[in-house]
Amino acid sequence: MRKRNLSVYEKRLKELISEHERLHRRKNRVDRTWNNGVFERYVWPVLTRDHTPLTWRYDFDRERNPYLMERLGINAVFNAGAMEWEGKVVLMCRVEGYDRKSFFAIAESKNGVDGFVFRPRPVVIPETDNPDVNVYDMRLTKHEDGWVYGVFCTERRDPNAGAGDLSSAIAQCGIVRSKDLEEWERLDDIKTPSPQQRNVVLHPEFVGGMYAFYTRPMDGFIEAGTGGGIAFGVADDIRHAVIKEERLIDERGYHTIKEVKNGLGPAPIKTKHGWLHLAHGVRSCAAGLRYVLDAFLCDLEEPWRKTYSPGGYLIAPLGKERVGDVSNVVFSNGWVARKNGELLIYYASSDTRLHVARTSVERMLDYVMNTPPDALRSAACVAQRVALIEHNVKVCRGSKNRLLRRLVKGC
Ligand code: M1P
Repeated sequence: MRKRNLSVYEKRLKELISEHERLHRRKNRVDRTWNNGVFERYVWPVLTRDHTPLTWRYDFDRERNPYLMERLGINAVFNAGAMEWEGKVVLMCRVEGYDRKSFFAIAESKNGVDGFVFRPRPVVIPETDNPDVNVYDMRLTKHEDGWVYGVFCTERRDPNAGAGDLSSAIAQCGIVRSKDLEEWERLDDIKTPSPQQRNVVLHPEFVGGMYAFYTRPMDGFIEAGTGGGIAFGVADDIRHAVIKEERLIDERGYHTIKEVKNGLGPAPIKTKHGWLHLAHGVRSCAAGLRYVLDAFLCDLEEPWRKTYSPGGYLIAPLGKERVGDVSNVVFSNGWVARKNGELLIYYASSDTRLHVARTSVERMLDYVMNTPPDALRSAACVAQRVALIEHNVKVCRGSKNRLLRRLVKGC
């Protein structure tokens, strides 16, 4: 039988579909080169721009697109809100087009580490009277009032910017809610005393009968370095939320991982020892800004009171994670505590792709409650480390375990 010559269209169609299917079939596995006991890394990102449906990017009308070219490219999939929904892990991803505008889209998976598939269409977020120019970084909160809330950043051009200034922006906090994760109702943007507001998170429970939020006040500039840290505030009406006062709970600090700025990640997880938090800290270096993730614990009854705060970072960009559109960044606004105790942390690297790290709530509590705080000075840090070494020498020398005794030979 003579082989039929495939047209450009047919050839490309076959290639595109088989590659897309291969990507979705790919199994993920724990990266054995990383072994710090706190969390596991995985070999493959859970989502990249290549996972987005082909119908979002290509025009499959052969008449209009004989070369089967990409018409609306996707640049990146990152910073995803996360929750468990009907037995699956759902990720509310930040998807960014070639045109730089972000939008939201839900991808879901049964096991939370591979097999994520996007729902057929992006999420439609209604606009307010003041249309958003860019929306991004949604945090999902299953609130005790029965709604699922999505709190996100809405950015618009600064109305006071001069004609030649095409960069100055006002970032504020938008909010939507849903009962089915399909239809989203837009509420009024949240009002706070701060002229710039990003990384706002809704607490899952009422506090003193009020809706409680974590904010990140900044005084006047969207750029780093002008504000205090992660704050806490309450509002009585979620549909027209006004936070009158922001109380600082996690302050920035000189020569720390959050010297320049910080911001809360996902909504906190309620544990027997307090509210477990994941956040990001930003510092400056010769390569620009460096974003890492840290964790801390707050009191159950007084969630604005920090009780444990380990020094240093929990997750920093590693290997290929270090390079991307905005290099040297890890960022997380989503995690899922599964019923079996497993905790899946979804973190994006360098504003380009999305990864998963696996730990458990128990392990994270051990981490936050037993990792020493930042000693803040080199000499104090050395003293902290020497104390650890001396303790190890004592424990290992007195041990029956040969491996432990071998560790301290020569000490
Ligand atoms: O580029 C790194 C991150 O920068 C912003 O976060 P923050 O407000 O804390 O500086 C956001 O644009 C975030 O999406 C991005 O990942």
